[in-house]
Amino acid sequence: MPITAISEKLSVSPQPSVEDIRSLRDRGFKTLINNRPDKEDALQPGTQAERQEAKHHDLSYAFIPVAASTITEADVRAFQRAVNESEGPVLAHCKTGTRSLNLYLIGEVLDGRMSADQVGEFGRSRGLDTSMTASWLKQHAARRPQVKGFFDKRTWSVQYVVSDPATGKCAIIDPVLDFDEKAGATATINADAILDYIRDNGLTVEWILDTHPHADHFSAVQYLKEKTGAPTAIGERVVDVQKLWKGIYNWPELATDGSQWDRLFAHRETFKVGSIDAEVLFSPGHTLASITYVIGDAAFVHDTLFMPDSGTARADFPDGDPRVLWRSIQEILALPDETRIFTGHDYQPDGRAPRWESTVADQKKSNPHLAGVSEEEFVALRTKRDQTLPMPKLILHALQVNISGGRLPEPEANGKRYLKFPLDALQGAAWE
Ligand SMILES: N[C@@H](CCC(=O)N[C@@H](CS)C(=O)NCC(=O)O)C(=O)O
Ligand SMILES: [Fe+2]
Repeated sequence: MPITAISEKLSVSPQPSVEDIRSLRDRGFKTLINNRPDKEDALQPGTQAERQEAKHHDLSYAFIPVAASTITEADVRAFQRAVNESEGPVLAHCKTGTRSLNLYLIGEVLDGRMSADQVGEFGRSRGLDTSMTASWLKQHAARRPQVKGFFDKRTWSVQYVVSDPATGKCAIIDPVLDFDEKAGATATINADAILDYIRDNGLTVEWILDTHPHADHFSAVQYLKEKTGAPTAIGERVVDVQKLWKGIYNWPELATDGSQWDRLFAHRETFKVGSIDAEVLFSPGHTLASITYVIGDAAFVHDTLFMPDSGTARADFPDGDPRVLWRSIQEILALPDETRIFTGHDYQPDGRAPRWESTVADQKKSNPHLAGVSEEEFVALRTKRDQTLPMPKLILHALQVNISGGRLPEPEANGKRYLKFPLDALQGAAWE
């Protein structure tokens, strides 16, 4: 069995026989990695026989089966982990050694230790085909939008510009219109910073998106539409939120058909940001209209999951429900482990610097509201915590603007705009 050295620690080979595995320890190897799904052909020993043989001869063993066309980043990371965790030299194999080599190469390029153009030469010098790496990287780039987060200190909100490097097209998600309730002043500081970034990077705005009608800040989607001409969108169930708040505000003129946005997205509806595929998931629980935007490998989950050290969003607004939130979160966690999760708020626990990016794997592993927590436990802990939370200080200000698509109230005869507050409409909330 020919063995090809790849790095100081890693070698690859074609399928070893059981006798070959017996000799590996004498050849200095400490770990055997099998990258071949079982039953590819009648002659391969299969993982059970390999594992047993490896164990007998004091070798660590990892089974990371991959097919050339369906390699995921999680496979690459699992491969890297198996190599890193080995106490000494590692032999990885598939049928010919090609898949094992390509798993290694993809990881090297993703981590910046090798450039994509060095890969071909690396393979040629070892007589192995690296076209798998080239096509994986190409496909991966097509799924990987660039994500720029803008943190608003005043409301702990994170706003995003999500762009397609190939076309320069972008979407804006959850932009904030600044508001100081003490002075009754509005401003466009956050939205203008977003517009500056878009101009400086030569981007074209294709979509201006909200994940839900926010209860803690005004949405800047209407302002940004006026500036860029791009269409606005939100989840289709916003019409139910409009009906609910129309009653609370006693606001007969409010249209409750969602006509304040250019597009209303349904569950699983798809669209594009440049050449990158995007899909909408209906994610109610925090509000009944909340949606998640999955754009390539990035999910914009807003108020469902926060960072893994910060738990989850509250579910006690008039249209919230902790059990429904749990189910929405499970759907997000069913995305591939390597999916990047971008949250809509970061409340900076213990005063740490704001952070907003995690992965599905991080959330499953370390979010205390989720890891090892059952649905019943989640509902109990969410309900208990929500009973202690005062309403967001801008809930009554924000909803009347946001259910109108981010439009401020029309000016009255004197040219001034006025907000209207119901008294004692939100019963049962904690006092500050
Ligand atoms: N103190 C903030 C609280 C905002 C708030 O309630 N945020 C919601 C999202 S809109 C939440 O889920 N908070 C979770 C928590 O505070 O644990 C405010 O007044 O704006
Ligand atoms: Fe929210």
